[in-house]
Amino acid sequence: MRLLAVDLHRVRLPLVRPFRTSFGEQTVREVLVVRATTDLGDGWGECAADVDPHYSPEFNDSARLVLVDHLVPRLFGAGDDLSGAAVADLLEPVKGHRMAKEALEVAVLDAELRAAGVSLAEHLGGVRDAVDVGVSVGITDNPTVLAGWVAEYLDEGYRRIKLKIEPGADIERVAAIRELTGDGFPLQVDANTAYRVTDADHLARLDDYDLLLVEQPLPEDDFVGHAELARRMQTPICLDESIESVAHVETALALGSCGIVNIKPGRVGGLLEARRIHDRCVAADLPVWCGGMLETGIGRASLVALSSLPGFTLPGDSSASDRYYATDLTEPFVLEDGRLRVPTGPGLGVEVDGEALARFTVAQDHLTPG
Ligand code: OSB
Ligand code: MG
Repeated sequence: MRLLAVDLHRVRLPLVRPFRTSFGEQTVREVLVVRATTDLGDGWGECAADVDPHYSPEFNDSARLVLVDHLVPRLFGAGDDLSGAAVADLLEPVKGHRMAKEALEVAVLDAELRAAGVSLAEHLGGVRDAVDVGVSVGITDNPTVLAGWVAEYLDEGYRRIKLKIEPGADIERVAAIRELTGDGFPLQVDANTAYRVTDADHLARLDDYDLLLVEQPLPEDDFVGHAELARRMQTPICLDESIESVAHVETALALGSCGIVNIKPGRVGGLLEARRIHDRCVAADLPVWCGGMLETGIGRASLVALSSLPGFTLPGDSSASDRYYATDLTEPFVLEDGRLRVPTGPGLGVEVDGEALARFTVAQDHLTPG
């Protein structure tokens, strides 16, 4: 197939409730939506980057710039030889910028699969028609507010709760929420790199609360520190920010840095790299689950499809649309008995609501060859 044009929409969608992590608070999700126009039809992708480079070095302005100046021109240069599977190799000379690359790969793959009448889940090798989901709950200064949020999510039927933690909002919060969920309910925490290996004794106190895992306690480059921490606590360590490629999984395996991996296709530079990481983890007996970045329905559709692969044995972070947005950019994903249904239509299997996209778009680029 041949790429004819790419449109970048910068969208600002208000969140229904603030989302605070150890690296900052968001009340609005500002996100780049990519539309690829090809000779076979259109496809859509969503960039996982945010306004600020706080989760990773990428941010919306860097993603836009690298797409405009470096990534999209390489795909225009491929002529008639473009396919979803070819995108990663075509973009390989550009270092990093994984989230921008992934958004473009998904848009091209979506166009290809829509034209072929094949769903993304089927293309990736999915084996489930619905996936178990949890909810990632932000930090708040008020423990009563936190308990109220969690009680609401439990009521709605979410199958797992993840609490964001940071120094000063950790052990006591977890203890209180564990009382609320009762013993045995799947509960986990995510520190987004807020601790240091010198906090190992403090973090080991989390072992009292029967958590599924502690996600990314230490900085992303500290594979050795995570390995030491893994030896000093019983709760399994899960890596998020640290894992940007299969090579990072090999490092973690060699050192014993984690027992579980959070897979986010944006963070690893593509859906196909995400599947390779899944395959490597399955071979090594490491459970995986699918993380999220407060996606709209466009990104959520690809996460849910990925989550239908057999190794995704723990509930994912992608919740129903109404947990994030009053109005989504696609038909809403709805929680059904603690699960989201895997779209079965061609490509992403969701339709972008052109009226909603136009309403929430604050800036736009239209890119053509030459
Ligand atoms: O660390 O998993 C994370 C959201 C934004 C940035 C980083 C993270 C998150 C989440 C929310 O935890 C996941 C979601 O609900 O999409
Ligand atoms: Mg995380």
